[in-house]
Amino acid sequence: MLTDSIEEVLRRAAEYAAFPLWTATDRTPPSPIPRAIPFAWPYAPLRELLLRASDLITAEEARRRVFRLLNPGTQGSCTTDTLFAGLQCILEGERAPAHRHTPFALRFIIEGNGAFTSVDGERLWMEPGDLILTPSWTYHDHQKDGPGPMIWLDGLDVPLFAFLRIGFQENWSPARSTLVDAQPDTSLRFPWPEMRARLLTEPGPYAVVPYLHRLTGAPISRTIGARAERLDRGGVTPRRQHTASHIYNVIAGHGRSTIADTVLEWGPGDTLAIPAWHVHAHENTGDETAFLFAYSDRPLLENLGLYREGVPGA
Ligand code: 1HN
Repeated sequence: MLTDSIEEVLRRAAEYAAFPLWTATDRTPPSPIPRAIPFAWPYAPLRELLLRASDLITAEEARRRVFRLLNPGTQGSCTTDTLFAGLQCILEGERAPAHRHTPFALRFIIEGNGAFTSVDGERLWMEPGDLILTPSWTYHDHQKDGPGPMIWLDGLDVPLFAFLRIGFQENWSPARSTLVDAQPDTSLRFPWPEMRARLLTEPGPYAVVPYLHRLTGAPISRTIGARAERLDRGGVTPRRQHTASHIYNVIAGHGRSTIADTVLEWGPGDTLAIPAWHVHAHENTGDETAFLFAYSDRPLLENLGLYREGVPGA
């Protein structure tokens, strides 16, 4: 005769490391619930602190002199649940040593000049507003010969690799081989003057231009995609909702973004995190045209068939 209670059955199942699904608290929810929260990192104070840190630790010692912009809602190196952002600085005469890793990286240049990233032996010069790519497993280092600091935003897919547990890297040991300047039509560098001109030829108060591989028209990587936006004075963007998460960096102008219930004010150099599925819209509240840079995990999601858009308010 069976006299077991459910509690007794579950206690005995637990001895075999088996547990009921019906009491689990992490069951699939009815809509996405990212851990990341809408958040903004102001550039001015972080720039001051990064420059101060640059006086106190060399790029060589730090290997990468980066402030990680960590989302308060997440754990680990996450700026959104799937994307990482950091602010990196190098000074005159410094070189951040070469390495390669499985995560993909982009650099969006915020300020400075006279520095380059070398990617597999090709020099990619950095100017403010440029986008520079270091694809997965390409050797890269950063070097600055001219005076003054160079500061950029690093964008990587490291949270994905932390989840998959296949993030790894290799340091470059021999002396660096001879460098050559990359061809002007390289798809590893997208100069700002070119992107700005494209944004200005687009019609309407709000324009979005994606960064695409120059020959194939594909997104800049299989995980991360990037775009630039122009939002004219007084302009407001449509409200959008999708399974991709975004990180924005403000190139120029002032405004505010409404992300679900959070309102974030922004100005030049600021970085914003927009978690997946949060309905969001941007507004130019300043007296000049705003230009924004953004990257997202949309290619990753599209490659897996997981990119979806919602209909806000529906
Ligand atoms: C990295 O390799 C760089 O190469 C920058 O400049 C930021 C953040 C996390 C992991 C690796 C770089 C990084 C990084």
